[in-house]
Formats: sequence, structure tokens, C-alpha cells
Amino acid sequence: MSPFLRETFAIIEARSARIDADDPAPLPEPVGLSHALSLTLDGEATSEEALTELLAGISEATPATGGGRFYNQLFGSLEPAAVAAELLSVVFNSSMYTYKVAGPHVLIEAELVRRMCEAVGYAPGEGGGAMTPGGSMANLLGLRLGRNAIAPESRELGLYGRAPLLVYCSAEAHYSIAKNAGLLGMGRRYVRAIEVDGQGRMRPEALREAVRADRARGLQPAVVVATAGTTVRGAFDPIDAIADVCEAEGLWLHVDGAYGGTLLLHPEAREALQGSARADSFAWNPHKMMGVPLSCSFLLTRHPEALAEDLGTAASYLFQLHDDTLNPGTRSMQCGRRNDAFKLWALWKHLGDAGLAERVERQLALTRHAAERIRQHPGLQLVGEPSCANTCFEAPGVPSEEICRVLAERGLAMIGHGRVEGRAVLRLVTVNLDATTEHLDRLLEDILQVAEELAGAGAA
Ligand code: ABU
Repeated sequence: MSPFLRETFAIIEARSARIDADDPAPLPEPVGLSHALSLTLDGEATSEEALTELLAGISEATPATGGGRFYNQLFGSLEPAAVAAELLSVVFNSSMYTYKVAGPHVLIEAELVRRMCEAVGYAPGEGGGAMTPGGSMANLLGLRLGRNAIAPESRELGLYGRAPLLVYCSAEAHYSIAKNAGLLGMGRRYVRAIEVDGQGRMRPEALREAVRADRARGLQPAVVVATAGTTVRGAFDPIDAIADVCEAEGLWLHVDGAYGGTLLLHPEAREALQGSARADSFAWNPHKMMGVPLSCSFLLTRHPEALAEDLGTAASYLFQLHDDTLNPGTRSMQCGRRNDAFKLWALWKHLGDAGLAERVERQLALTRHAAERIRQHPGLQLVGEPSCANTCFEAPGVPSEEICRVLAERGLAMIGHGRVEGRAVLRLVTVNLDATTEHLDRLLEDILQVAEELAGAGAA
């Protein structure tokens, strides 16, 4: 083994040991860090020994996204089986456009697509899909397929001289929906943010009214995005009722299940996605709740032929052997593409369906525990009910942003804040399975302590 690789494994071990030790790890100040870690590319060569030292230093300064102190993102902690396969993927250095260069990995990716379409509820043989570099891109592709379905000429001619195509999503949908409408030339202005109920779920009757009002104005409703697991509240839009509106109005239904799609693997929790089989397209990021390294994202669709029709392009320099079913590059937004499938396949193979369901159950159990403790603490207040693995709460009178900042600066915890009904709340995400109920109890104590200090210092 090359000394580089041997040293790299030593760095990985040291990093894991440090995170397991659970010591507070203050977020390094950005000012001066470039100098301290010698990040400048000054043109000089660096010896192998000096470089591995630099790598070790950078590893130490890199925030932990697992361990008992990380609650900041919709992802957190890694499954060893997935990491093992990911390391191998790097070494294989496949590009996923053809069977000729990726061999069995093309079959692995196809098997994941098949299995995930089954979980969404598509009939056997009905669904298909493509991997994308993240959920925003999966949403982009879903919106694009919807745009093409309503305006088939747009692939070749663009959207010149036609009535605007409207996109509808909940007021709490991910920001990629508006960004993608802009990227697709549909226009951010033509994205309608539909009112939500008290739990952050899109109100289907408000959707129906908005669609009808737009039609009456001579505009062309096109795509509805239902979110399965919103970013801040973890809310699930009622897919079945939204699908009724889409069917009645002839609209494409895209489900953004980037976060909550994983609940499909849990026999009871999947109820939150009732109606998912009616989605024309469905985005799902296993890198969020499934513990596989970033990124691992899929766009699944009930109309797989639409993917090839839209993205297929003759390239005789690339697609030289086998038919298109074995060359995923013929239905991908990318050309060269890293292998994001192997890590998920290895995890699924290792844990099986029951093991994956049990992972989700543990995440939901952590969420229930946190919510119960917050209910019990007089100094904390839940904001709405927890949903998916998100619990929103506050320390009344103390700015949530300040609490998050102090916790990160002291290295006590990484937790983020979001806005619910106009006010900033702490958003606790409990997908990180390194975290235990004891870690959560300590986190809440730390939050109370910091809130008390801030209140005493007049930050409230
Ligand atoms: N793509 C999801 C947004 C980031 C997060 O809150 O984890």
C-alpha cells in the first residue's frame, strides 16, 4: 500500500477516535485559518511526509458531521458499510455513463432504481430514474420533465413566445424549487407559494384555488411540487389530496422527498407519504436519513421514457457498446459521473429492509425523546409538533440564532435555526445515529445554560 494511503487510514482513525471521545470541538475562526493550515497554493512542491501532516491538520479542523454533538443538517453520521463501498468507488474511479467503463455498477444502480421505485409504489416495470448530484438537481430534473410534459416543444425551442408555465409548491418548500424554475427559464416569478396549515403542510384547497385563479388570468399551470419532509419543520404535504388536484387539472406532480423519502422504508411511518405512487416524479436523497456519504440522490419517475427522450443525445464517441439500457449516460444530466450507487447498495445489502426500517425507527425514537424532554423543561417551548426527525422549539425570550452561534463557537453542539410563522426557532434534526438520548439530554441542558447566560447578558 502506498504510504499516502497508509497515512490516510491513520488520519481517519484519529478523526474517528476524536469524535468518539466527544470532547467539545469549537468551530475554528476562519480568519487566519488559511495561514495556520497552510492552505495557500504558493507553487512550491510539498513532500509526502509534509503533505500527510497537512492533511491531518485539515482533518482536525474539519467540523464533525457525526458524533454526539451534530444536529445541524438533514444528514449526519455514516454507516461503515457505506463508507467501505464509497472508498472502493473512489479507487475504482468508474464513470457511470456506460457499462463499458462501469461494468457491474451500472447494474447496481439499476437495481437501486428498481427497488426505490417499488418503495414509492410504482408498479413493477413502470418506474425508472436517474441519479443526480444532490436533491436540488433531482428537483431540477423533476421540474424539467413536468415542463416538457406540459410544453413538449420546449426541449427544442425553449419557452419563447408562449404563456408562462406556473409551478406550485408550499410556502415552506425547499429554495431549489424557485431556483430551478429560474434555471429552466420558467421564471422564479411564476412559482406560487401555496399557504400551509398550522403544521406546515400545503393546503390542497388553497392549491386548487390558486390553479383556477391563474387559469382564469390566461396563465398556464404546469407543475405541482409536494414536499415530503420540509426543510425546517419536516412537514409532509398531503400527497393524495394534492394528486387529486393535479389529476383534475392535468398537472405534473413532482414529490420532493429528498429528506422524507426514506420514511417509505418504514412500514408505519410511510403513511406520511400516502399517495406517493401517484407522483409523476419523485426526488429522494439517501444521503440524508440513510447514513451514506454525500451525495446520493435519485430522481425517480413513472415516465422513464421521458428521461431518455429529454436527455438522450447521440454521442458516438461515448456510447459504443451495448444498448441504451446499459448506458445510463443516455438519460442523465451529466456526462462524466461519479459512482454514488455502490455505497447505498452495500448498505442495503448489509442491513436488508428490516435493518433500514430499524434505522428510521431509531431516528424517530430520538425525535420523540427530544420532544418529550422539551415539553418537560419549563425553560423550553415546542413550536408545533415534531415531524420526520425535526423538532422546532425555542427558549422563549432568547434569540435562537444567538443560542446556535454560542453553541458552535464553544464546540458544544452544531444545531441550526429556521423560521416558523415569522419567528426564528431552533431546528433540532435527529438523523445522526451516533447521537444517543443521553447526548440529547446534555444538548438541551447546554441550550438552557447558554440561553440563561444570554438572557443575563441582555441578549434577550
Ligand atoms: N438540502 C437540504 C437543506 C440543508 C439542510 O437543512 O440540511
